[in-house]
Amino acid sequence: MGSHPFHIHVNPFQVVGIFDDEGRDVTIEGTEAYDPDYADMLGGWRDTVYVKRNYRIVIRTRYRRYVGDFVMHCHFASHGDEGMMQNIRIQTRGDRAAGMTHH
Ligand SMILES: [Cu+2]
Repeated sequence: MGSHPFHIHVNPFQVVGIFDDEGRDVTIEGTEAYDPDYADMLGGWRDTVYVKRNYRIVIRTRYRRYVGDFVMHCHFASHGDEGMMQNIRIQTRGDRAAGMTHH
């Protein structure tokens, strides 16, 4: 697996943690920083984050502004075409009966 710019539509996500291939928290800033590319991202709200090879990204989000369908995907179009594309459906509890069969 290579590197991937993870992107989600509609609602942003908050960065909770980013860990390198040795499990080190790369959001640490300053002279202790393991990876300056990520050193200021902790707690930030984004719609895209570049996921380096073998890195692990922990994010959280909330779907307050939208009910409906959207996608999250790798921003490299060829990767999205090859399957790094996921549908998401946000619905209220009352809509469950009408709900999803394959998402
Ligand atoms: Cu990709």
